[in-house]
Amino acid sequence: MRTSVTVFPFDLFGSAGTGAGAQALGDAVREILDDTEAETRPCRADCLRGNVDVQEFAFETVARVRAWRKTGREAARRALKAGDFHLWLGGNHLSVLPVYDELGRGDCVVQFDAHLDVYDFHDTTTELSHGNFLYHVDGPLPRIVNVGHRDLFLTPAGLAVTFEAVHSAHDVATNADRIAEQLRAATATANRVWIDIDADAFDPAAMPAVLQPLPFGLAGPTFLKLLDAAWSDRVVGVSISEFAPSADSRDTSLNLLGWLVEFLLLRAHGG
Ligand SMILES: [Mn+2]
Repeated sequence: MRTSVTVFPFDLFGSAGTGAGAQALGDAVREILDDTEAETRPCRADCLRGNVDVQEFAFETVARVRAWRKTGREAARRALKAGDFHLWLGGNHLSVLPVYDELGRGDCVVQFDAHLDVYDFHDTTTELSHGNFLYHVDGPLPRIVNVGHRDLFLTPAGLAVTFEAVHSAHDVATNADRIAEQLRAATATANRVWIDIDADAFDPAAMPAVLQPLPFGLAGPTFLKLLDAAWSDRVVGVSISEFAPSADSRDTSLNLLGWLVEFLLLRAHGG
């Protein structure tokens, strides 16, 4: 088993500053690998030795910004083709669009997000943004199952165009076991499963470092239960986005996401 990590700090068209979050999580991965390398006693992270590659992109020139989606799609295509486990550390949620572009109709995305990114209100832009990017996926949409949204506006009929299912934070709070069962069933029939974590899926008390916080979000233990339900050997990758370090409080969010990144690496590698 090998893991490739893509650090993709794109954060235009919404949540400026989340690119720094992607870079911070990329640093966390390198620190995990360096610490493992330096460790002389047996440790669970031994399974990571020599098996994790990190590729970091930068968007510091106009040419690189202009090519962001092409660059992202090439990276996502390579990762999906290689058969490795993949960790995509993105800036804003839009930075994960290239992964959606490369997934196919038979694939299933389990998406933890406070928002259902299909917003086209009277006061939102019709152009591509982090709030409507699911309208802009190129090619056939993968099956998308949202977990943890707090939307109070969109209608079931409207949502059914994009989502196979949506499980609100209220549903999670009142019946996590049923949702876990539904996640097991949905992912069991997928070719591949991608787990897409927008940091604002968590409750803001646990994850203050987001720029569009909504209350009544997922608690850590419930998130782990539902992550576990979605997990199988069909999972080919996980993305994490929307972490804005400038809004963090005493590194609460950095600690949560840093732990989660290490947990995911160990889980993927059987550690
Ligand atoms: Mn969101």
